[in-house]
Amino acid sequence: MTDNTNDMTRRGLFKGTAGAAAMAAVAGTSGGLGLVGAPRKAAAATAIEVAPGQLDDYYGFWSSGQTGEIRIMGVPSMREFMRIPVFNRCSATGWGSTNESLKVLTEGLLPETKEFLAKRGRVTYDNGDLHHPHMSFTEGTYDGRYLFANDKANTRVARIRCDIMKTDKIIEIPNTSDIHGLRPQKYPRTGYVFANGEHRIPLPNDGSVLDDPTQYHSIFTAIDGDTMEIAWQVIVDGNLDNCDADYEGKWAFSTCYNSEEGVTLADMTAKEQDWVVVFSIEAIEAGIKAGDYKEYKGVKVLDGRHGSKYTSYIPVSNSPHGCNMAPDKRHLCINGKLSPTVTVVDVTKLPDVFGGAEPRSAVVAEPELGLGPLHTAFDGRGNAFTTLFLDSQMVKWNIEDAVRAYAGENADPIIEKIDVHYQPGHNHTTMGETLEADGKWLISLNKFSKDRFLNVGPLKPENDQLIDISGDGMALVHDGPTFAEPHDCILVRADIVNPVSVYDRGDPIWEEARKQAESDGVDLDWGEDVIRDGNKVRVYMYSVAPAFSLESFEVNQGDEVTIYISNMDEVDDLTHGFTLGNHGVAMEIGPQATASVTFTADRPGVHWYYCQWFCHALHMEMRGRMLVKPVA
Ligand code: RUQ
Ligand code: CUA
Repeated sequence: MTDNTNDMTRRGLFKGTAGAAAMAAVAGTSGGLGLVGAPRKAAAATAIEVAPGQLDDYYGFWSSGQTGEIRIMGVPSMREFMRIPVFNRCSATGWGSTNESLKVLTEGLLPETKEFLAKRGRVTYDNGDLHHPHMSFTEGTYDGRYLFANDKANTRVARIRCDIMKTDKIIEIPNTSDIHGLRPQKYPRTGYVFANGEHRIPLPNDGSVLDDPTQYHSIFTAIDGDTMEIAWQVIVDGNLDNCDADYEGKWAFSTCYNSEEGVTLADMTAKEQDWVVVFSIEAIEAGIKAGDYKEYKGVKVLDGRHGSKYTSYIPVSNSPHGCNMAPDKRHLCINGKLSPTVTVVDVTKLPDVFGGAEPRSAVVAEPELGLGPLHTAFDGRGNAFTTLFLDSQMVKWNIEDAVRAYAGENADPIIEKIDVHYQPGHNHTTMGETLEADGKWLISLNKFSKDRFLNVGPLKPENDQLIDISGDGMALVHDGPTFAEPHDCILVRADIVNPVSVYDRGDPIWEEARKQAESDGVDLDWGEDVIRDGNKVRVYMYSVAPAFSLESFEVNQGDEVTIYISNMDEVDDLTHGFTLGNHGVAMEIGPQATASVTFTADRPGVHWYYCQWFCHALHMEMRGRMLVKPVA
């Protein structure tokens, strides 16, 4: 489909409501789009087929919630291409057991976390709750460098390199608890990665304060996306939820619920009003320069509570959730959740608000859309799409019409509603959170699939639905079951993402292996050797299909063994593996990559190792033996 990117509009033939949508359609001209022709039937909308051998137009990067990974999908085919382990463990690639992945998983943990885990015989967490994957930006659009993602479960933020699609940094965020909302700065570039600490905790959280909610705080964090160090933090009132940034590099925004600052559900929802907090990047940077902060755990923390010059609190109705900046550079949409409205803030009015104007003066629209609005996406043509969780619907509405209606003019912003199945949370449009929003496809990430698929037991998949928005209306075209729990996704034009197929031998990932080999006098590329260093043994070998360069090696019972393997095949798609039987050891070694793993050889006898990645007609023969001599 890549050769056909600009005739999508020919599909703008469908419109109408969900029920009628389909009838109206004349799917006439597939023109390489792979659309199955003929009039569509209402219930079973035509599948969007990307024919075998054809490529998708968009990469989809899907989060996976409590699975802790990121998934790479193709859109519009909705095929899953790959999984990127992030906060989780991976049996296939060895993420969480190789030395290279353990470095990423451990080096950014706080000292007290390392200590806490060490007492339990562990070096890192095994789980994560990854909600929000977002790509780095340059000048308001995706630049293909990195993905960033949050871990709500263990208060971490990760960075994924898009050249190789592997996680390269994970940091734990101090002074706060449970990172939820996460967005990169859009302009001039990323720049900052903004991250919301959702749950309020005492600062410092040292046990001296337990049940005095007045001393609990929520903290907004700005991370430097280039170094993955924390630039600054801001204390706010209320609980932070989702965030976004503008297109001029001036502001960041967070929805805040729990203005009551309660710790029980009844307390948290007692008032009618919550707010969106606006952060002035310029004022905050000046405050840091002027030294107007306190240091907690080595991080500069500013006080941004009510009355501070760093923030402004714009009241919105109770418990807002999604926070979405429109590509018109002007309108910020705050999704009401408990209120049927979306509150639209005009960011060009924010300087006045910071200058003392009444905060609500920046609100220019507040359309009533339906029950349970959670997130909004944009088509770049002035329209917005909002998920209605309680109504199980997607509503398409026009931003300018909403502004006119709010000003008292006779205008109805709602264009169309369609049913989705069921209970949508996030939605996302192609390139929709960038200046290049192109209005072709919309994804509805539905929390429940109920009866949409064959029954697989009490735990059911979710349902990610693909909606064609290239025409005037919306047409539901595909159901996609997913395992726990894609909260969110982004849809990136394929030409922006350009991963390599073979590693660069100079990649910093195995820097430590390279240094160790050098000091052991071994050539990491083509060397093979067994180096004894007290009870530590370092085994070096390389692999070229279908063989490991060492067919066997010998160690003593009780030795701490590290195996370094370099895959010297230069061929595309030629990954080898190393699995050591009955030792819980397995890892991926990509073409031209080095990987290593450390374990204690404590089982006397012969142990086979083999390649677990199908690489050659003689793949089954790609193996060798570790001989462990018993200690008398
Ligand atoms: S949140 S369903 Cu974790 Cu992104 Cu809104
Ligand atoms: Cu190498 Cu299979």
